[in-house]
Amino acid sequence: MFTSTMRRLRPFAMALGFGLLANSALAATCGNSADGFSNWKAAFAREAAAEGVGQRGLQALAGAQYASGTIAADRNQKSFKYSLEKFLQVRGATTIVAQGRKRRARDAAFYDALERQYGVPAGVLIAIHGMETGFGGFMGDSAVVSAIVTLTYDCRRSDFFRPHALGALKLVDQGAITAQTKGAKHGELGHTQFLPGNALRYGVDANGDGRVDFYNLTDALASTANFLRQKGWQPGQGYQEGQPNFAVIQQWNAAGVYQKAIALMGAQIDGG
Ligand SMILES: [Ca+2]
Repeated sequence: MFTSTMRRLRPFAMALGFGLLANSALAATCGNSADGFSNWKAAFAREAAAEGVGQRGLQALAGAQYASGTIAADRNQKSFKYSLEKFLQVRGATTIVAQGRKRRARDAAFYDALERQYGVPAGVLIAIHGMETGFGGFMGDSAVVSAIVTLTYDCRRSDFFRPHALGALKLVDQGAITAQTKGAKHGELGHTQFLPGNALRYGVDANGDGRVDFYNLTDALASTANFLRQKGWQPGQGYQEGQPNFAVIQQWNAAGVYQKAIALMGAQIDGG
């Protein structure tokens, strides 16, 4: 009697097991090629909707293309192996500092206002602006939504990029970007190359036109200052290595030479 009950139970337990498998197959599963991207997008759309992405964002997701160029760039990404001196030379630090000083002098009132509001000195913001896009000279040519969505689908760093994909879709909802907005290979936006999740969180409409626009210089630099302030920038404290605000610069970019370069160039721009 007991045995036969067990026998009868077993198929039921197996059915339950298959049920669980079927459910997990509905969750968005990463992939390493364009095959499976469409299925993943459909599954990710359900997750995005559950996390508050609206109609416009979901439409942008549905239209996203597998970004082969982004994946190729991601696979070939080289770590910063340069010494600081070499890095400064390769990135044209002398030119950035010289141009940065001119920019600071030309728009002194603007940079002073940013420092009054956020506590971040002009040199740091201008050094970041120069390093990220050559002062807006090249802000990228990859479709941001497609790039960031593809990186989230790709198995390598799904968890890192997922909040930025959701951020990008919410930025579409808000009208801050569209499905066509272009940025860098990893979906970085605008003058200072914000990842979309950070753009959503720290973006500021500083020129007061009702829209946070990372391709507008005023909005982009105020957003950058806001990011640094929210990450713990202490007004009036130093930002060189060993000083309190260097730890905040470290949150902008993970590469050590980049952090030191920003601190050094910032001081040269501020001192000029
Ligand atoms: Ca604006």
